[in-house]
Amino acid sequence: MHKHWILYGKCLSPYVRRVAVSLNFLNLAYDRVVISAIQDEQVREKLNPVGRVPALKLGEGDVLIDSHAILDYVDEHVGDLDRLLPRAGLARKTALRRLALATGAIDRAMTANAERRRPDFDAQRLTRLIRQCKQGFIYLENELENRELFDTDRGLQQVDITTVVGLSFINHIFPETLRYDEFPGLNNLAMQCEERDCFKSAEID
Ligand SMILES: N[C@@H](CCC(=O)N[C@@H](CS)C(=O)NCC(=O)O)C(=O)O
Repeated sequence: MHKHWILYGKCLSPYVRRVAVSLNFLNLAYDRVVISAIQDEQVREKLNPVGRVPALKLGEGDVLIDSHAILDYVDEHVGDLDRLLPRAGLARKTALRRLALATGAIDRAMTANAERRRPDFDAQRLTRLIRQCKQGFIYLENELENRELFDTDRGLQQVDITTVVGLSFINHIFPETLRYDEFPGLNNLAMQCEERDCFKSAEID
């Protein structure tokens, strides 16, 4: 039924990559069309009037936009046994907070990346954005201590996927920001995850 799904975007984008990894992990078939978030503006705007990826074209021709909405749809599609974000209750509340911290930290890194590219970039703003990005990950690192979360034996959850995709992305564009000595738990989790097929088939491109 989902045979003709098409995911648009590059896995360099952590928003695209978390969707790609989730689809791979759930064994949902899709094709990926690599379009750039910098060039390919016309293609992006045709799929999504606000011009951003990821976009997921469904078999019927509907296009879902924004990774949050796409992943919510995918969770509903696979049903309660397989969904990656808890459906309700305390587990959902906790997961939503962690996810918001992970995506919020990624957003900070994105803004920092744009800031440093400006010819007259504001060094103070850059420092603040990177600090806030790290603070999000410090929170997630500390959560590892009371772990039933990040227990990869019971299968991945969306929090795990998004956190690892975020860590790998940030260390890719700002090397050494989330170093092993400061973030041992998250780096160990990332190493385990990046070895899995669902991550390997969605390598940063
Ligand atoms: N909240 C959105 C963010 C998507 C986003 O910012 N995508 C970037 C790529 S990383 C993009 O398409 N940028 C193109 C642009 O802003 O023109 C999501 O979760 O999907």
